[in-house]
Amino acid sequence: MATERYRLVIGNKNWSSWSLRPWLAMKRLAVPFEEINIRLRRPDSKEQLLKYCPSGLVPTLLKGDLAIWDSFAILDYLAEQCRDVELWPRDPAARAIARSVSAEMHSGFQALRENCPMELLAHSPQSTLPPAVELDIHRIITIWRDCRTRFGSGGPFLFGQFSAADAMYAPVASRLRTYVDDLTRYGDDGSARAYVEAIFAISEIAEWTEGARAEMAGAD
Ligand SMILES: N[C@@H](CCC(=O)N[C@@H](CS)C(=O)NCC(=O)O)C(=O)O
Repeated sequence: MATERYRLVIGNKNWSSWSLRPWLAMKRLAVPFEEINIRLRRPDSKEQLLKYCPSGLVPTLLKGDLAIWDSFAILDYLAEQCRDVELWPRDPAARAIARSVSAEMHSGFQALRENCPMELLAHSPQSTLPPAVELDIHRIITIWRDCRTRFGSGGPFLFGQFSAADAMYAPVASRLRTYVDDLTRYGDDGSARAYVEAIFAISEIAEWTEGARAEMAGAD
């Protein structure tokens, strides 16, 4: 891996689901990086974002003159750079499915995103959710169960060991933890609940959560 210093531009840790993805992957891969924190939802947020992020959105990974925006593109770049660690599963079939479920997350679940924004520190279980959100949750639970059943024997994550797919779905686990108390209502056989618990047992998620608390307290 090249020795140039990485800088990862991210948003507020309580809210920025997209930022969590590459941040978590880089921490898990033990890739050293400096964080550049942009406070979102402020009058000058866009101006601050545009200083670093070509799309005006976080996350963006900086390395020298290179700026890589979009969480999926950053994960793929990291997977190429850090070849000694497997960010995508090694087995071609597992890797293809990992990319499929990650792409499905990246381009889908609009109803869940709109109705259940990431509020990492909140616990606001909803007794009812719009039908479109319920459909999204059913699909997510099915994806998680299938991945765990087919590929998960080597560990608690979707493909056993931690992979880019878990980085993609960690914010989804956070949304479900915040808004849904009982996943069995959406067809969970226990595997989705166990997966959410596995995500929240990751020490780096605890670190991110601490950062979110500090930001919310204005202590950073
Ligand atoms: N597809 C992009 C989405 C990035 C995105 O929507 N980022 C949000 C924060 S989580 C953002 O920067 N919002 C700031 C704004 O809209 O001004 C990715 O995966 O990186």
